Amino acid sequence: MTGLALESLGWNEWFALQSCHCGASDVMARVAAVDRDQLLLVGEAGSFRARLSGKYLHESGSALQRPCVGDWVCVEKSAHDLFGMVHAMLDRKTCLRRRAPGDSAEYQMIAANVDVVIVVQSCHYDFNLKRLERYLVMVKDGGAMPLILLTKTDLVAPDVLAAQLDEIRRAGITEPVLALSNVSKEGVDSLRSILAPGKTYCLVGSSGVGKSTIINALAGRGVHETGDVSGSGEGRHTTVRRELILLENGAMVIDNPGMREFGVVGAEGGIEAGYPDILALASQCRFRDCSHTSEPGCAVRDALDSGQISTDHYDNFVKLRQESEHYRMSHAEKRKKDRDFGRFMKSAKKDLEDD
Ligand SMILES: Nc1nc2c(ncn2[C@@H]2O[C@H](COP(=O)(O)OP(=O)(O)OP(=O)(O)O)[C@@H](O)[C@H]2O)c(=O)[nH]1
Ligand SMILES: [Mg+2]
Ligand SMILES: [Zn+2]
Repeated sequence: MTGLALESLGWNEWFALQSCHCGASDVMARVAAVDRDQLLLVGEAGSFRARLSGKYLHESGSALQRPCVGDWVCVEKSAHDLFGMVHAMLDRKTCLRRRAPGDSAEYQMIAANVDVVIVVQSCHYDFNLKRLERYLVMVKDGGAMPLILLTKTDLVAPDVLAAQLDEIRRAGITEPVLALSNVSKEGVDSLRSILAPGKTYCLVGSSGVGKSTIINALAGRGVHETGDVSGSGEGRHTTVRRELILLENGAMVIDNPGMREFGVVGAEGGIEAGYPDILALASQCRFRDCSHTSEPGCAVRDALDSGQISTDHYDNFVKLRQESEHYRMSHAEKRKKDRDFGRFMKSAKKDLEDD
């Protein structure tokens, strides 16, 4: 990328208000890619590489506090330096994060300062309402707007696609939905037309649903240039890194490797945003801590019985709630175990000293 006005990279008042804390010789730049300890930044001077300053590394407690794709950073760079030096990261307006792989309650950043997250599912085998709802909860929890995109419409009969769209609406999902085929190109222009200059879009979804193919179509690139080619030799162009790409019309898109697991820990905020109808009913339950599963006087169950809310919608709500409870609990249990272990170490040490 060549030099650009910061506004065209998504810069606005919200970030400008924070940047006054940065050093006088610092400039602002946006993270386009992260490659281990190196960052690819883009700013008014164009794109350049940078590293985190030792002080920054030392002071940033967790991986979440270190820049990811989409973040804005304060960076110092003189003309003769090969690398810029990042001194600080601005607060994130939105974030997209998931539970780290494995059974931990840790978060992993996917992207920052994304305006719209495009949740991609293929209508050929990949379509799954429950997974879709999980993605939506995750997106809303981070403050971005979701857009649902169904791909590979060339591989299914029109009535199959219609049934999927119907299923989405019947589940009470009101987010915009687009469908397209990268083969027939039907729907590609509709997607292109809604991407606005200066806004950032991030594509998420299972591996193989066509995320990179879409970005290539939007960017006017050939299929074989798809991101980084996997070393598996299978001829598949599996995306291995996240990268912010500037489209010709001025919109920015972030590609993502397909996600196998997209946890919901701490997604209560997203549950609130995704199930406003159920939460409104919940305020009328007899018990304040009603779990909406078996208590008497439960307004949610009443609405379920009378058909006011659908069984699928209710089931997903209960399942998400239980899941997020479960992870919060296991995190608390883990912390308790750590504390107990700490006590054990202390007393063991004391025993040694006493001997
Ligand atoms: N029939 C059909 N095939 C498609 C369509 N879109 C993508 N494909 C094919 O699906 C395969 C996977 O596409 P990718 O764009 O690499 O998928 P991805 O979502 O980026 O996958 P990851 O990078 O692994 O997450 C490729 O062989 C594409 O040619 C479509 O609309 N119709
Ligand atoms: Mg890809
Ligand atoms: Zn209830």
